[in-house]
Amino acid sequence: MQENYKSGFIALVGRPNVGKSSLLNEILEQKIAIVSSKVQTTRNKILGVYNYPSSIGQFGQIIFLDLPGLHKPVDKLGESCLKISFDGAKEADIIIFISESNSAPGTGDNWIIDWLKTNCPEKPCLIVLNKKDLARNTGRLKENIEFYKLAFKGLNSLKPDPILISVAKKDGLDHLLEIIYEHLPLGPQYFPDDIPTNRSVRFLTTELIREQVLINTAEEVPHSTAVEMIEFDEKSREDLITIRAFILVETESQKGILIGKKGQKIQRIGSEARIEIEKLLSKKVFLDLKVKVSKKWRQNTQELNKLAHNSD
Ligand SMILES: Nc1nc2c(ncn2[C@@H]2O[C@H](COP(=O)(O)OP(=O)(O)OP(=O)(O)O)[C@@H](O)[C@H]2O)c(=O)[nH]1
Ligand SMILES: [Mg+2]
Repeated sequence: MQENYKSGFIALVGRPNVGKSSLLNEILEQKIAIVSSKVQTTRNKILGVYNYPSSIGQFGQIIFLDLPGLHKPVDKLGESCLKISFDGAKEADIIIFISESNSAPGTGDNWIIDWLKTNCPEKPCLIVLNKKDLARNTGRLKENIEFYKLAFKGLNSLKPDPILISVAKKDGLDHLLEIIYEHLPLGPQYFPDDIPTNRSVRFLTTELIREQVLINTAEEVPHSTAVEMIEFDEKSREDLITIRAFILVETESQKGILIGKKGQKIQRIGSEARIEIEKLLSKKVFLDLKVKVSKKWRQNTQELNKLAHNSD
């Protein structure tokens, strides 16, 4: 291995919906984490491994920690997400705090910055403002830059100025990678070159089903659902993987919404999820989805534990 090899764990920390998972996928050039316009899409810690291309004289590896968006919890699921995010921030070598270029900083951003000041004031961090493509109001952007510069005083910010990016336009990502490389500590190659994540194919599969539920539902339904894998059979047939899963909801009326008129909604979710899963597995998939009511599963520690390990 190169003598000057650098590596480190970098936590993606920020409010829900600012584009943490999108950033991870774009840098890795593959879909490791699901993305949706609904808040609280990510519910687990997902590692994404980026290897610097040695052809340009950089030798190193970043292990990104994609984390649930930080918000004040209202149930046990929220509490679990919060703990995952805070633990991820504490264990990282560098924290990337992400917010948006186009919207004013809110109470959520201030709450996170206060938490950082109390819990990891010495930890190196970078401020990233995503969605630059939406920041047509340059006054707003300038105000945001000044706000975050000031807000991060007292923290160990590696660059005083926020780094502006647009994941959607693939803008500023190479610059961000260069800045990270500059500050990565010397360290080992933690993961082999061809392992992009610590997550299993089963986990990614349940996430791809959940992504289609998020995309195809509105209001309280997206947050009330979870996916429980029942069967993942790749052995019985060489040409086909059979996957059976439950989509959990909390009430009968949510079940009705998810199934839709004449089963149209669940069929759409199934066929769109199957396309994504086939891309992931590079194989034909038979996908059988059923909707099951599990009352207050978000408040039920046992159910949450079961779900957490169901697709490991
Ligand atoms: N216009 C625009 N939209 C973006 C950009 N980056 C991400 N998005 C969109 O923002 C939404 C949220 O993206 P996610 O990556 O799921 O956000 P997140 O921070 O991981 O959200 P949580 O998992 O809920 O914490 C999605 O609809 C993305 O397509 C960007 O640079 N510009
Ligand atoms: Mg996410």
